[in-house]
Amino acid sequence: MERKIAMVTGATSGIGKACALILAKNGFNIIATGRRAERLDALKNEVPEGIEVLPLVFDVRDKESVFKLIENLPDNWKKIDVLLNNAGNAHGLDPIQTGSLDDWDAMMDINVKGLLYVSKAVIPGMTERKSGTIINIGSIAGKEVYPNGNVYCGSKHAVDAITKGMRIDLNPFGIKVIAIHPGLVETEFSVVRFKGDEEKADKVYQGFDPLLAQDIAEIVEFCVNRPAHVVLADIVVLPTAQASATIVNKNL
Ligand code: NDP
Ligand code: 8X3
Repeated sequence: MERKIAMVTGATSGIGKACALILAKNGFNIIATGRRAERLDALKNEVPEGIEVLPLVFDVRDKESVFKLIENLPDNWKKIDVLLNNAGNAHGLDPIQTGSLDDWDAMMDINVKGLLYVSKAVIPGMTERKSGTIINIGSIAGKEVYPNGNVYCGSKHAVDAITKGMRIDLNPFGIKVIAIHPGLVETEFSVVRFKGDEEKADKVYQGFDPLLAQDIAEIVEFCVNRPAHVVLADIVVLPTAQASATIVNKNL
């Protein structure tokens, strides 16, 4: 039986991992990407029997590796039905006047250019077959700007705009293009943002019920199971306690 194939970037953790597992549960073979090879390998033991996982280890910033690995996929892995562009993070939370150039480079290079590189490598197969689904993980930070969010918000506003551009340009090919913009999801995101400071990271999610990676995965599951004529184009999902990027009710 020929299974559909989903490529999930950033499948080593958080939203990407939960999405890879739910897509596997829905019968997809999974191309799982990220930098931490051992975590990608471990996914093989977590998917249902009969589902295959192909780990592809690369940094999305490494243009050469992205194209080399995706263009040279084994024949039975070439037909990617679903591309989930999820790899990304915030680096730092500083005012623009004191922000770090390295952090800015990381966010623009990973969240924006990395998403573009992977998409550029995968899209030709989809346009040729005139089918496919691309799901980009944006953020509430792509819809609003919050204090000290400057460059991260900029990177996610870029994801929002690029997604809309993809939807227009890929419309003649019948390719579905979807953006999911989550609010606060408890993952390793804040540990990365605060450079390993777990105490500071934990505080972000204290006093209310944040979203879980599984909540986003269930939305992805719903999106990929819509009939051919239906696309959920642009989805904002927040914890019930969150009203905007900056308003979170911690008294619920
Ligand atoms: P995690 O830190 O848990 O996961 C981030 C994933 O991205 C990891 O799998 C990581 O893999 C991968 N990644 C990061 N940098 C690179 C890189 N240079 N090359 C390849 N892969 C990379 O965070 P989340 O699951 O929360 O984040 C996933 C996405 O969701 C991001 O785009 C984030 O901006 C977005 N998001 C998160 C929200 C939240 O509150 N958590 C809310 C809204 C959006 P590895 O380190 O192994 O390479
Ligand atoms: C992640 C959510 O609010 O930290 O994109 O920017 S937030």
